Amino acid sequence: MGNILYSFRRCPYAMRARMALSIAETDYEHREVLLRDKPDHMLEVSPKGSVPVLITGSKVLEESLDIMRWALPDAEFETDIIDAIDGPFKYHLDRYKYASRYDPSVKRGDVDLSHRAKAKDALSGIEQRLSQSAFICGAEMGPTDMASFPFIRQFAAVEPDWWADDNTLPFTRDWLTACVNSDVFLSIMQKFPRWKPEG
Ligand SMILES: N[C@@H](CCC(=O)N[C@@H](CS)C(=O)NCC(=O)O)C(=O)O
Repeated sequence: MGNILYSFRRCPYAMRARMALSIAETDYEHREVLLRDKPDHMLEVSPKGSVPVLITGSKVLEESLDIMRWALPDAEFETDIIDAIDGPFKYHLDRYKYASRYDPSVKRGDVDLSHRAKAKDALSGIEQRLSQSAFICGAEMGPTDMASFPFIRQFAAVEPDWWADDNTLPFTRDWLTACVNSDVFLSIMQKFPRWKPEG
C-alpha cells in the first residue's frame, strides 16, 4: 500500500504537511475528511482524531511537523520561530478569532482585540527576521516559512481591512502575500471531494 494522507483543505497544520510533501514530490493518496465526520479508518490508526495524518508503510505520523520532517529529512527547521507560532501565536489567534468560545460574555462573531494584540506580539521575531531577508530561511521560501505562514494567513483573514491598513508588521505582510501567491501553496489548495471508503 502506498502513502495515505488524511487532510482537511483549510487546516493550517494540514497545509504545512501538504507543502512539505509537495516540494519533496512524495506520492500519496489524498483523503479529504470532514472534521465533524472523520473516517473510521483514520480514527483506527490515529485515535486522537486530528489532521493531518500520514500513513507510510507501517508508520503513522500524526503530527504535522513530524510529517514535514519525514518528507524533508535534510531540511533545517527554525524551531524557535515554529514554537512561537504553534504556542503563543496560535493560542492568541484562537482567542482573537473565536472569542465567544473562550469568553461567554463575548457575542458570537465578535473578535477580542486584546488577543489580537498579543498574537501580533508573538510575530515580532518573524518581523525582525523578515526585515533582513525576503523569507525566514533566506531568499527562497523554505520549511520554516511553510510551517508558519498558514497560521498567519488565518490571522490576516479575520479582519482583512485591518491587516491591510496596519503598518506595524510591514515585512510580515509582504512576506505573507508572497507565500500565499507561491506556486507550492496554490498547488496544495486545490479542492478535493470528501473521501469515502469504497463499498
Ligand atoms: N498538533 C497537531 C494539531 C493538528 C490539529 O489540531 N488539527 C485540527 C484541524 S486544523 C484538527 O484536526 N482538529 C480536530 C477537530 O477539529 O476535530 C499537528 O500539528 O498536526
